[in-house]
Amino acid sequence: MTLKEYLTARAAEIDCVMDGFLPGAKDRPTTIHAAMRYVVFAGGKRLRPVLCLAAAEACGGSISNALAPACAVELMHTYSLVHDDLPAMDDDDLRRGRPTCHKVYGEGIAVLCGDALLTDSFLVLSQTPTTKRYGTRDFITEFASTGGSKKLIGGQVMDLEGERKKLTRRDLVRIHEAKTAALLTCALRLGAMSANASPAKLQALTQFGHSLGLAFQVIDDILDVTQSTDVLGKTAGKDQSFGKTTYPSVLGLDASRKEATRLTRSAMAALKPLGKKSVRLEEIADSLLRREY
Ligand code: GRG
Repeated sequence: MTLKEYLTARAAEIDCVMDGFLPGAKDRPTTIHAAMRYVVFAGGKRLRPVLCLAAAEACGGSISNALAPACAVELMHTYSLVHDDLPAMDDDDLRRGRPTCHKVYGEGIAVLCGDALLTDSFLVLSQTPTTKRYGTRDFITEFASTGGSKKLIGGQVMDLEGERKKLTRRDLVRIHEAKTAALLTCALRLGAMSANASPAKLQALTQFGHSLGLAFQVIDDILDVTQSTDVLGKTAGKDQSFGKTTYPSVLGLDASRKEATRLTRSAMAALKPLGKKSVRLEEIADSLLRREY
């Protein structure tokens, strides 16, 4: 199977399972359920859930045991996008190629839609089968600590407070470690845990996620200045208009590209303890470095 076929097949499985987990669009109150489905099925890349499944496979586990945590991570990710787009945060009109949630349903419903997605993500996570090494408490701790005030929320706070200020490279790394890298790492770790991974394998995937997450963000910052709104499906040039410090604004475009390559190589090197089973993860890392949207 080519990587493209693999990604398409996994994304279809994830969408099918998420469809079953989410309330129906006609369930009352219909507005919130329609809004949840509008944002979840808007054509995201499904990178985080795919990483969760590929991590499970890399640790010798099954896709079926990793589907619940994979979907839970995608729901947490989608909540963060809905809230990030709100006027009180990044104030964006476009996401995943469509008008943002608050543009379609209004701010009140968009706030509640994010809240519902986050809350339901825990319901979905609770469906994860436990393993010899990892019990329910381990899965909850991993997931909740990623979404909490020391990671995603904390990163968002640093991001908000950093607007229109000149941040150092260290500040920038701290923000993206807490946001992008933390959620990617959580997806990988939950997949590994669903496969009863050894502590050494879990550690290898943690390092992989850290470097891959930072590389992903460097590339995201580059694309924000080099691609069009049409291609990205979200407003291009947003970082600059918000006075945000980004990798290109700190390092310049050329050095940012080199940094993305360096981080991707470091991510791939971290996979060594997983052997041949981690080939898909390596292919995903390589394709993310070359992505254009
Ligand atoms: C709790 C409001 C709140 C935020 C938490 C993660 C986060 C912090 C905010 C998300 C907003 C954001 C733009 C984060 C940067 C990470 C990033 C580049 C997200 C976009 O991910 P893709 O490209 O999106 O994988 P798709 O739409 O393909 O899923």
